[in-house]
Amino acid sequence: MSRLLINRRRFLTAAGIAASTLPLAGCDAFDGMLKNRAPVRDVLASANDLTYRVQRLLMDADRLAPEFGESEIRQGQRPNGSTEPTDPEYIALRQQDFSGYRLGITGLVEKPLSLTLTELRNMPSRTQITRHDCVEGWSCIAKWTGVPLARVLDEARAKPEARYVVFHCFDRMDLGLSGPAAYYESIDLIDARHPQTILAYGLNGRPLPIANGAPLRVRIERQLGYKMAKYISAIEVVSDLSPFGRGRGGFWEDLGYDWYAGI
Ligand SMILES: Nc1nc2c(c(=O)[nH]1)N[C@H]1C(S)=C(S)[C@@H](COP(=O)(O)O)O[C@H]1N2
Ligand SMILES: [Mo]
Repeated sequence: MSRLLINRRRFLTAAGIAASTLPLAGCDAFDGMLKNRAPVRDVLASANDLTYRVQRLLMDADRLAPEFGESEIRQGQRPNGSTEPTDPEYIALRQQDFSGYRLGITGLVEKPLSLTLTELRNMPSRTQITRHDCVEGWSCIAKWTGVPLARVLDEARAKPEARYVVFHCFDRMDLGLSGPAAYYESIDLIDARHPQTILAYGLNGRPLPIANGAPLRVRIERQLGYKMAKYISAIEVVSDLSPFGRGRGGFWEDLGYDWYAGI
């Protein structure tokens, strides 16, 4: 039931009514709950769609998430989810300090790109101190540095039919009987072009640590933590999310989480 409550809570929040005090479920708690519940899932899917549309209506596309001062950084960014990918491709890149890393930007773009970390670091950068909210119920304030995703999309020239940006990741998560599945995520172009959406390579003034997604992770400051893909291997610009994973737009979404995790 907790997923239904989460949807309802977000919907109430979006509609401007005081948020309820219902507890949020943890990232790790969902897997077992999802078997054979298609009707519930469909209701949830339409609730999420409604949440998305209500939030998009009420929300100014460029509204900024709050930013904080240096003194409000009280601790390191708490690593969560995958913290040390063991996938061979990742290990090989890591051993060379990611010098062989190339970020591919493909799909519905006029000019596909393949960028090294140096090239990414040489693009205009943005640094922001923001609060990360995990669906498990914890938050962390940290300083992130990276290249605005909008710059990269401008460079690649997204085609008019482009609707979403998919982040492919190096890490695979174990799903028990159904075997491992790659972490992936997706956002719409409004969030992709939002000024605080950055491909981050720096955390609290240092290179992004492995535990927090080195060499590159995305920050999407108006959504929950699970949207912020770490260990990004490639970016694909698309018009349809159904070909990826189980078709719901992200690793946790495929297990029942909302695709639009606005906060
Ligand atoms: N590739 C990948 N990205 C991921 C995850 C993951 O397991 N793998 N976990 C997500 C979740 S649930 C959270 S809260 C944040 C955690 O980011 P952090 O480790 O920097 O705190 O990353 C998100 N992005
Ligand atoms: Mo999370």
